[in-house]
Amino acid sequence: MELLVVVGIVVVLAALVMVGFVTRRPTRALPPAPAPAAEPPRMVADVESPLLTDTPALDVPEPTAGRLIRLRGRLGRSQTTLGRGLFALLSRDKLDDETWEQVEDTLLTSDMGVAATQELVERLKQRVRIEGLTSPAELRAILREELVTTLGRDLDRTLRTLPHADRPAVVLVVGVNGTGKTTTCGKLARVLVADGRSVVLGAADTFRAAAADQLETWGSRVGAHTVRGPEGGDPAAVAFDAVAKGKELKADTVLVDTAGRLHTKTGLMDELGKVKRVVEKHGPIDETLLVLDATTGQNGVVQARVFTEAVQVTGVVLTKLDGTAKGGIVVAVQRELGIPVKLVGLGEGPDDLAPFEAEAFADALLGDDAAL
Ligand SMILES: Nc1nc2c(ncn2[C@@H]2O[C@H](COP(=O)(O)OP(=O)(O)OP(=O)(O)O)[C@@H](O)[C@H]2O)c(=O)[nH]1
Ligand SMILES: [Mg+2]
Repeated sequence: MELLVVVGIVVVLAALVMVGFVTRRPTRALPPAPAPAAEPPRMVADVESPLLTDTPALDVPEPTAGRLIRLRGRLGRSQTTLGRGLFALLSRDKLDDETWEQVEDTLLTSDMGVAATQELVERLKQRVRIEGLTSPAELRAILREELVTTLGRDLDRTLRTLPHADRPAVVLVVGVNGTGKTTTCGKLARVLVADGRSVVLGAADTFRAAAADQLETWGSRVGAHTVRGPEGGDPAAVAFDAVAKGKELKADTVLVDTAGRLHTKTGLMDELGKVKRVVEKHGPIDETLLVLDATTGQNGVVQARVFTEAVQVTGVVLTKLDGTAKGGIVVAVQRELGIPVKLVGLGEGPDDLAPFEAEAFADALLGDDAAL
């Protein structure tokens, strides 16, 4: 009986200890509170993520390694056109001129561009002739190899997001309306956080308050701080302040989202030039990413040219590849502009952004199940 009482007391005590442990979960460390402004206010507000104060549950983004391989199924439409189409043609008994023309047509429908397509077909023809390849497995192997060459095997696709000794890395995100800039900033913040970095977001799209809200929501899910300004305010001032905030918080990377703008509107392109110049008072921008919507096809190349003249684009993010059969646009953009595709968007989900890798992309385009 006494033993039972003792056991009972121990159980009750243990339960109390556990309840105390659960309810006193350690709170997440907060970034230092913004220092009071020494200068007159610039009408730019620093926004603490609401989740930092009351909800401990921040998202844990997926690791970035091997994302393209995981997301390869999303390229379904391109796979059907390219992979199945090409394999069906190449597995014919005789590879005559007519068949090669059809191979060329198939590649052209992927928006690779005429010159790149003709070169690729020429290389394929030559190898088939010289190496006397006929077996389906051999043909598949050279198709993959040549496609990787066309996609750019050795291009430097490094995203420059590592901080400098005295300031964070700065990434400027630009592009025409609705291409996926804000979404890309949000997804990229997650990628960086997943890699253990701290991020500050700058909502330099001041046209609509909703744009800043959208960015802030992305940031708050991973605990990233957002700097925003008043609707209709100066985007360059917000961008400048975002970098200043990044310095103050000793953040690793500042991602600056900008408003969508048509490349044909000179005034807006000039405004973008100003954003760049003002931000660079802190030091050179590390990465200027142009976000292109893959479904707009060859028009993306025209956009890219104009943006490059305004802000020296260093990398392309190709979004919405999940909704098009035109995966070949990667090739056209790189070839005509000499700017590497660094990231690809393959869906609307928070982790549907992958670093571009030529080999994995070629595999995804050709598809496993389309084997000869
Ligand atoms: N399917 C798909 N949808 C995407 C992808 N990236 C972005 N989107 C969608 O495209 C739409 C526009 O995205 P935003 O990020 O708001 O585009 P934005 O360039 O910031 O737009 P503006 O600021 O208005 O110029 C949203 O519905 C996104 O979910 C992608 O890779 N795949
Ligand atoms: Mg936007």
